Parts: sequence; structure tokens; C-alpha cells
Amino acid sequence: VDTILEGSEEQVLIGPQRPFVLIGERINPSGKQRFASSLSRGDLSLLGDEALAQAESGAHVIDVNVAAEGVDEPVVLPLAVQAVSKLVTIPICIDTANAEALAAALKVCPGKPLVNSVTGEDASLEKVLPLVRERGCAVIGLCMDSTGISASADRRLEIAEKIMRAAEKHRIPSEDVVLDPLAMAIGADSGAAVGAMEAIRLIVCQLGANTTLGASNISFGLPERSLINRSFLPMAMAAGLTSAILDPLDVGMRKTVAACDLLMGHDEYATSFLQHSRGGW
Ligand code: THG
Repeated sequence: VDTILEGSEEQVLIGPQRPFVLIGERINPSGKQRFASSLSRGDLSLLGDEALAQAESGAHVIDVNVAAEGVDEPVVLPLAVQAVSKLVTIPICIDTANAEALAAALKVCPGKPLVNSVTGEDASLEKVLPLVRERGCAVIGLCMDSTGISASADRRLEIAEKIMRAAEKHRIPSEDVVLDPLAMAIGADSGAAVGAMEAIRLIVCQLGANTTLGASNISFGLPERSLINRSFLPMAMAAGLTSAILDPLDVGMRKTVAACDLLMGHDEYATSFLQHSRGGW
């Protein structure tokens, strides 16, 4: 199935027969002190630069996350979403764990955004799903709950199933739920990549849903992050992953995704690959 997202002027389809969808991760203050303090002062200029740079680099969707110490999310998130939506025409992925901030951001966001995210916890499902239903948008379901993130792929599938059932109860179309099996740091758990791939396979086979994950999470704390990220992504794509949150300014990653789209049979006559290759990426 295809998940349809809309920006102010562009539509993006996530689906198993479509080119892989890149969700730009760079509007996120975690680990970036300068960005965090400018946001807490209400300065949105850095954010605008990141939005434009990512769209120009080929991001299909822009993730907007402003969560940091000193940032009043219910005030800053809608301002950030509005600022981004005025600069780019592609869909926005609203990345927050704060339901009040989400509701405020949805009010000012054009098109059909992707809400990032709901978890399998009852409290999260009951707060977030009514907002998704009311706005008619799509949502990322994180395969975790109050007990945390399980190392077991079967357990992650159970949570995915719970999220799908809850979405159905709220009359949200199943294609509007994108499941995130959760990629964890490989430096902390050597089973992180294999576990994520197994969870992707189960989710795709059992639920037929689209999937996403934070690709850069896998390399957290290690050197050669880009190398690790762009080695992981083809494995996850082969397991059925249909989108990812990553850094679209990483040229190596863009080349890898373009080559994988071609190899997956999603780029007939290598049209897109040739165009990017001739254009110097
Ligand atoms: N799943 C979903 N949403 C998510 C995540 C996920 N949102 C947040 C995160 N995980 C994905 N976004 C990022 C953004 C930045 C980084 C990693 C994941 C990152 N940044 C570098 C750092 O912190 O060291 C700094 C970036 C830079 O080099 O400038 O790694 O899993 N649904």
C-alpha cells in the first residue's frame, strides 16, 4: 500500500513499489548546543537554512524537531513548522512527544503531514490518534511501550499490531500508519541492526505496512558514522524498509539510496540514477 503525504505544493508517496523516501533529520537540536540555544531564544533562522538545504539536496519530507532544554515546545514547534512550510513545498514530519505542541503544530501545518510519533502506550495512543484522525494525516507508530524497547522482534511486532488495532478503532486508514521498528545504537547492542531488520520483515509480512526508522541512530557514538549508516540502509531496504529519517546532505548516503532504488527495480531505465550521476549528485 501507498502512504500519501502532502506538503504545501507537493505530494509524496511511500510504498513498496516506490522510490525510497528520505525524511531529512537535520532540524533537531539534540547534540547541537548552538541550535538549541537559538531555538530557546525564539530565533528560527538556522532552522530555515536547514530546511532549504535539505529540500535542495533531495529530501522528500522534512522532519521538524525542536525539543531541547529551555525550549517551550507548544510555542516554538508551531512557529518552526510554519516557518519551514513557508520555505519548502514538500511534506513536513512533525517530530514531538508533546501532545500539546503537536496539536498546535497541526493547526498551522499545510497539506497532509506525517506525525512523529505515537507509541504503543495507551496514554500516547489516546492522546495522539484523535489528533491524527481529526486532521486526516498520517502517523509514525514507534514499536515500543511503557516497558521500553524490546530486543525481541516478535515483541516489536506485537506492539505494531496493537498500534494498528488502535488506529482502526479511531477510524484512521491503515495506510496512514507508518511503523518504526526502532534502530538502536550498534555500539551498545551488537544485535541492533539484525533485530531491526527482523522486525521490518515481520511488520511487512504480517501487516503489509510502510516502515521508517532513524538511520543515524545505528551509528551513535562511533566513528565513520556515514559509512555505518550507508551500510545499514541497503540491508534494511532489502528487508522491506520504505522510508528513513536521515541526513540528506550526506552525499554518500544519497548515492547509496539512488543505487538501491535502481537495484530494487524502482528506477526504470536508470532514469533517476543517470540524472543524478550526470548532475554530480
Ligand atoms: N525514529 C523516529 N523519529 C526519530 C528517531 C527515530 N526522530 C529523532 C531521531 N530518531 C532521528 N533524527 C536524528 C537526528 C540527528 C541525529 C540522529 C538522528 C544525529 N545527529 C548528530 C549527533 O547527534 O551526533 C549531529 C548531526 C551533525 O552531524 O550535525 O546523529 O529513531 N520515528
